[in-house]
Amino acid sequence: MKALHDIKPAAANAPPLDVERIRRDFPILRQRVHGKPLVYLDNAATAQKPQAVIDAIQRYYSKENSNIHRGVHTLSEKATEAYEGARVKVKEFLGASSTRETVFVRGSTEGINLVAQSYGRAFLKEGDEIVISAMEHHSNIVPWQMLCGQVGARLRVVPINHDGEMLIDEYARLLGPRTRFVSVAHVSNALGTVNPVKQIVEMAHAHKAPVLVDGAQAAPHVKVDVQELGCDFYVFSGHKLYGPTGIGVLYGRERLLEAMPPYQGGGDMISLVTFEKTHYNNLPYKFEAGTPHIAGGIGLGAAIDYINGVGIDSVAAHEQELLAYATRSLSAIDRLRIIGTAREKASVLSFVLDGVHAHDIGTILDREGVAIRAGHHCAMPVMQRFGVPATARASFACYNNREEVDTLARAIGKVSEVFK
Ligand code: C6P
Repeated sequence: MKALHDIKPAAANAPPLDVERIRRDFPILRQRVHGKPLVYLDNAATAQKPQAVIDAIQRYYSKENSNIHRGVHTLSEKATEAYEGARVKVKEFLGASSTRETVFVRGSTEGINLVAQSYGRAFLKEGDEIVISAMEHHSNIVPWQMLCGQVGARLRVVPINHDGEMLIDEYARLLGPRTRFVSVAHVSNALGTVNPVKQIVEMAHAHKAPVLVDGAQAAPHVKVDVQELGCDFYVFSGHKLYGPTGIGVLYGRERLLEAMPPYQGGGDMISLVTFEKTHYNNLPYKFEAGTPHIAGGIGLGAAIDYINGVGIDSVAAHEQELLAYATRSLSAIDRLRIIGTAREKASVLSFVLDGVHAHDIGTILDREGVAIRAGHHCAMPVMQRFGVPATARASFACYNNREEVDTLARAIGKVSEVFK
């Protein structure tokens, strides 16, 4: 069975990005590191923030700081309006049908843990099976292992081929009457593979299993429409989408969120409390106990405004072009092997250099002003699959350009020189 890719390279008619203008929106990019202009290629770890996001956070703390949903005073009303306004932006960004489906969380990790602990503990039992893929980030492995330990369920893993693509036939074989949940990455952080999420969801639904999509590496790079994908849950992190750290989103189908028990208890998630009984608040507040990251939510709203202004299709087209250019350029380097050669990729280029540890590559590149990530990328099973201890990883964002890829290639050349 062939993988059917629903996310095509961005619309061919998307207007080109004015990358030089975009770069001016990111003050951090103006600095030098070790005397060299900063070339920031660690965007999969976290993206830089445009001035508009920094301003929104500063405006909140200097003009609106107040707790939300509680006060009757002007500042509290302003803060509530800004925070709930951000939720509307999130809802539209994801194509959710209502803001009741958009829960603010700390990030992708917390979103997955919430579903594992709330949905999983309520609806899974001994003998049930949870299906994930072999390319998952630890945050889409460990919460399910924990759940398996708690309820006696079993984790099944769909293998990947040598290009880093999920084996759809193997997935079909793993699905069965015991399958009670499927959780897969939209885009792999270690390989860059874009998974055929719509097909994965349809196949799981044929077995009545709900699907969570880990969109941490997808939301900043491809257009996401949760209704079009058909998934039941979708998570992403604000800080990878040009927003602040400590804020992210869990999208959940309303019917499922309604049926799920709260994840944490506390203020704001209740409508009535007595010592005998507590009535929970409406969605999405039932899942948002305690004072939230208000500045984070507002900052994420500003980041969504920013990316909408630039145009996600244009970002996707630019990054596809840059990834192809970097792939050609790095492939020409002696002793360099790219890890992750799927047909459908987004924004991530992982590689190894024969005889050189990835950390040495990262350290030498840093002396050249080039920031990449070196290590297992919180995806140790991927490293095991490819038989490498670690990879060096360059990852792109809307503000990166071809000159930076050239600097990266020259800096890798220096690494080769040192380790001749
Ligand atoms: N990957 C990377 O350098 P948090 O930490 O909750 O914002 O995101 C977790 C996460 C979940 N899924 C995927 C696919 C991810 O890539 C990440 C974060 C970073 O690759 C940090 S390890």
